[in-house]
Amino acid sequence: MALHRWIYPLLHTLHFILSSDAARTYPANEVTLLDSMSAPGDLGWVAYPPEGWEEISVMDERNTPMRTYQVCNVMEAYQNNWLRTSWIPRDGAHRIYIEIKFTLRDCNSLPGVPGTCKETFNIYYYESNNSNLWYIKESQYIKIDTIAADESFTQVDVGDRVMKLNTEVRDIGSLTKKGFYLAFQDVGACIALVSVRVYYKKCPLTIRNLAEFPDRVTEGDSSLVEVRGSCVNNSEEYDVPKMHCSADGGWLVPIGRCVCKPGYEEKRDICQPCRTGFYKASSLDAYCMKCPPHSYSHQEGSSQCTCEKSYFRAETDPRAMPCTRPPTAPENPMSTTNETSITLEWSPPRNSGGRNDITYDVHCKKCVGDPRECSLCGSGLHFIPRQFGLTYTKVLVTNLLPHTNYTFDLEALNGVSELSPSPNQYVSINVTTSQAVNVILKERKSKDSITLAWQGPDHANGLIVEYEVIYYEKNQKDQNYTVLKTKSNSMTVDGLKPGTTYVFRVRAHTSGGHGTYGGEIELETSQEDMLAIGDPNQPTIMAVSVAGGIVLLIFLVTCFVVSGRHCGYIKAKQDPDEEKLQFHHGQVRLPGSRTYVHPHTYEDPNQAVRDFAKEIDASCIRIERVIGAGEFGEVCSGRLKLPGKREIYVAIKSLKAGYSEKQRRDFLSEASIMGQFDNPNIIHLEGVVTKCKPVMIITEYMENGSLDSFLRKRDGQFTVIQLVGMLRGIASGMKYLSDMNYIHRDLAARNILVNSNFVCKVSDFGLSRVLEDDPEAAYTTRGGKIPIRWTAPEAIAYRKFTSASDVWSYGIVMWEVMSYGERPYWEMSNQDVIKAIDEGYRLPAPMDCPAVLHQLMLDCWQKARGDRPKFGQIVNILDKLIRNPSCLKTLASDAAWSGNSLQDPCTPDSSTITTVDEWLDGIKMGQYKENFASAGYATLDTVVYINSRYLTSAELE
Ligand code: ACK
Repeated sequence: MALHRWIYPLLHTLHFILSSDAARTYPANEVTLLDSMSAPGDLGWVAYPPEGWEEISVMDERNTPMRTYQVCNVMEAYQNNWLRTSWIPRDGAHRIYIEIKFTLRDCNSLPGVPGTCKETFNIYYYESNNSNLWYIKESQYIKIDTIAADESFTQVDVGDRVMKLNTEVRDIGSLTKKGFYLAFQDVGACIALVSVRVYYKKCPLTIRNLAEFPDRVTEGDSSLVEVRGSCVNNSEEYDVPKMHCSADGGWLVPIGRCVCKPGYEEKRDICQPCRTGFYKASSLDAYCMKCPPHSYSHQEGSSQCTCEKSYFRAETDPRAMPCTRPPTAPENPMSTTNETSITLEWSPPRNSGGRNDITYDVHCKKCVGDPRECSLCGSGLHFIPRQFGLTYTKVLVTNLLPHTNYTFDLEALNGVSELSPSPNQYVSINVTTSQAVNVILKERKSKDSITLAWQGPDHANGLIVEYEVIYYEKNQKDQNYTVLKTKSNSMTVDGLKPGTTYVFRVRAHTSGGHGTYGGEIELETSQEDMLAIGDPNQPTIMAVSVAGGIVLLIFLVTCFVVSGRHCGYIKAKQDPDEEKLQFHHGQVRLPGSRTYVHPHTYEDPNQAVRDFAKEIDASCIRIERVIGAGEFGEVCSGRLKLPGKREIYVAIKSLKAGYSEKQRRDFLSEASIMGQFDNPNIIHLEGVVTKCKPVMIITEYMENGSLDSFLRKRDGQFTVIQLVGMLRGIASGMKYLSDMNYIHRDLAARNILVNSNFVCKVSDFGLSRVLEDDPEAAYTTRGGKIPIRWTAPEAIAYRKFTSASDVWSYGIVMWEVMSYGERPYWEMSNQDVIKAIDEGYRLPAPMDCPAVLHQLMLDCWQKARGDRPKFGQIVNILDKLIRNPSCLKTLASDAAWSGNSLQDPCTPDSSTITTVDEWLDGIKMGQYKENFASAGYATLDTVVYINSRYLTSAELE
C-alpha cells in the first residue's frame, strides 16, 4: 500500500526512541498484565477486516522483535477497522490501567486525501471469563474513550528529527469477570500503535517501624485500605502496627510499631542480637549497652549482664547500674552517756559497696561478770529514732539500767546485703552507764553565801571532768536559775540573798558524758536587814553580764584570730575552772529600736486597730477565689485598687458570720500587731475592713503560699545557696521582730509565706493563734497548747517564751527547709520528742545538708537558752555563707566527728580587721573599747592571751 511510505520510516525512528526508552522498567507499585513491546512470540491479536490493521515487526538493537500495528486507509471513506487483543487475565485487580503509545498522521499533511480522513481512534473492552473467544460482536464492546493525538506528525522527514510519541493512559474500574479483551477501532485515520501496556496497581511489600506489610492490591475506588503489619524477626508489638494502602499504590499513615526484643537492637529494618559484653534489658531501650562495671555477658543477644563474683544486683536496681557489694563496717564508733541514756555515733563505712542506700542496725548486748557473759538486751530499751534501718549515723538509746555494761554492735547494710552469703560486717562499742552524785556531805552558810561539798559517784563512767551545781531560789526555778561548774568536790556559792532558801543539785560530768543529778537539797542563807542591802540582784547582774560579755568577747577573739574561721559562727563557751552563767529573764532594749506594743495594753482594742491598721473601703477590694481556711474564716485571694494607686494582688482573711466580740477582737489583733511591722521579711498589712461585714484583714499576696508545702512540692529543686537565701530572709525578719521585742512563739515553716521571687516572709501574728489556730499545737501537762516539735524545752516546761525560744524554733525551720519540708522528728510522738530532747538528742543533719548549717541548727538547740545565737548573729553567719559559698561544700555527712564542733568547713579568708577597735565594732561591742584600751590591750595579739580570770577581775571594769 502506497501510504506505507509514510509509516515505515517513522517506525524506524520509533524503534530508535523505544529501544533507548527506559520506560521498560516499571514502578514497583505497578503489576503488568500485558506489554506488547516485550511479549515473546506472536501477540495473537485479531484484526478485521484483513485490509485494516496490519502487524509490523521491527527488531531492536538486541534483535528482539518489536510488534507494532498500523493502519492508514485515509483515501477511502467509511472505514471501520478493528484490532482486538488476546484475553487478558484480571489477576484479582479491581482497577486496570491501559497505557497506549502511538503516533497519528495529521490529515492536512497528506496530499490529496479526502475530507473523510480522521485523526482519532476508539478504544473498547469486553469482560469475559472465557479466554478463547474467537468472535465478539461490535455492539458487545463497552467504549473506554476516543483517543486523539497530542502531537501528530506532518512530514516524513526523519533525518535528524526527534519524534515524540503520544502516550495516553485510560483506566477501567469495577471489573468482576476473570479477564477481558481490549479492542482498537479505526474509522479512517493514519495510526501507528507502537505499544500497549495493561497493568494494575498495588501497595508493594514494605517494612516500616519494624513491621512487615505484604503486597496489597489497591481497591477499585479511591478508598484507603487499612493493612495490619507483622513484626519482623526478634521484635515484638509495642503498638499494633498498621498502614493504609491508597488507590494509586502508595502506603500512607503508619500507626503503631514493633520494637526489638530484649537482647536485640534495630539496624536497618531488622533486629540484630547485642554483641558479647553488651546487653539490652528492655524492648523499649533503643540500643544495646555495654555491661555496667562488675558485670559481664558471654553470649550474643543478652538481655542482662551477670554480676562478677562477690558482686550483686538488688531486685529494684536498674540493669544499667553497676553490680555492688555489701558495705564494710561503720567506723569510729563513739558514745556519750547521759545518766541512763547513751548517744551512739559513728562514721559511715569506708567502703559503701558502691551504693548510696546505706542503713544501720544497732544490736545490743548486756554483759555482766568476769569473764563477761552477754545476753541480748531485750525489748525494754528505747531507740530514737529507731533501732533498725537508721539512715543517720546517730542514735539515742534510753531506758538503760544504771551502772551496767552494754555492748552495741553497729552494722552497716545496703540494698545487696541480704543477697550476699557472707555475714554483715559490724563494729562493736562497749558502754557503761553512770551513777548519780547523790549526797551532799557538808555545808556552811553565811548571809550571802553557802558552801557545799559532795562525794563523786561510786562507779563513775569514765574520768570525772567536772561537777555541775545547779541552784535557784526556792519556788523561783521558772524565773531564774544558775549553773556553776567546778573541778573540785566542793564549792562556795556567793552573791546570795540573805534569809533566802535556795535549792541545790549536783551532777558529775565525765569523759563518757553527764551523770544523773543528785537529789534536791534546800539550804537557807542567814538573816540580815534587807533594807540595808537594797536590791542585791542589781550589782550582781551588772557585774555578771559585763563579765559575761567580756568572756564572750575573749572567746570570740580567740576563735576568730587563732582559727581564722569566718564562716562558722562561734559560740560563747569557755573553759575556766569555775564558770558562772546567769539566766536572767527580762527584756533587753536596744538603744534607738522601736518596741512593739501589745494590743492588750490598749484599754479599747479597737483603738489599737485604728492606730496601726488603715481602714479600707470594701468597694476597693475584688475577691477572686478561696485559697484556704483560717481560724476565723476563709482566706481568699483578690485585688485591691486604692484611689490613685496601682491595682495589686492581695490575700483577704475574713471573719465568719456569727462571731463573738472576743473573736472579733482576737481576729483584728493580728492586724494591730502586723500593722506595727515594716520589714521586707514580714508579711505586709495593707489594711482592714471593719466598717462593714464581713470584717476583713488585707495583706500582700504571696504567690507560693506557705513554705512547708512549697518545699514539699519542689523537693530537691533548689541549690543550697537558694535555700540559705530563704533562711537568711526568715532570720532577718525574725531579727526585726526580736529587735522590736516581739516574740513569735509559733515560728515554723507552715507560718512562713513565699512570694513569686521566693522571698520568705514571717506571718501569723494573731494573739490566739498558738492556742487555737495551729494544728500542730498540743496540750502540755501544764494546760497550755504548744507546737511541741518547734518549741524550746524551757517554753514547753514552764512557758518561758523569749527570742531565744524563737531561735530554737528557727533552728527547726532551718531543718525543715534543708530537708524540703520533712516533719521534724518524723513519726515520733510528742512525748518521745520531749523526752529525747531532754536526754540530749537533737535532729541529725538532713540529707546533703552543709555541715556549717547543721552546726548552726545545733547551736539554736542549745539547752541553755543563753548559749543560743541571737537572730542578728544568725543573719551575719548566713550572709557570710552566701558571700563565701565554699563554706557550704563540706556536707554534714562528710564532716569528721569531733565532739560537737565542726571541722573548719571553710578556707580562711584574710581578715580585714586589724585593730581591737575595729574588731569590737565588728562584733557590735564598741562600748568596751575604752575598757580594753585602759587595760592595755592595744593589739589583737594581746587580746588573744587575755585569760578569763582577768575578765572577771576589776581590770576591765
Ligand atoms: O499553703 P497555702 O497556700 O498558704 O494555704 C494557706 C491558706 O492561705 C490558709 O492560711 C494561704 N495564705 C495565707 N496568707 C496568704 C497570703 N498573704 N498570700 C498567699 N496565700 C496566703 C496559705
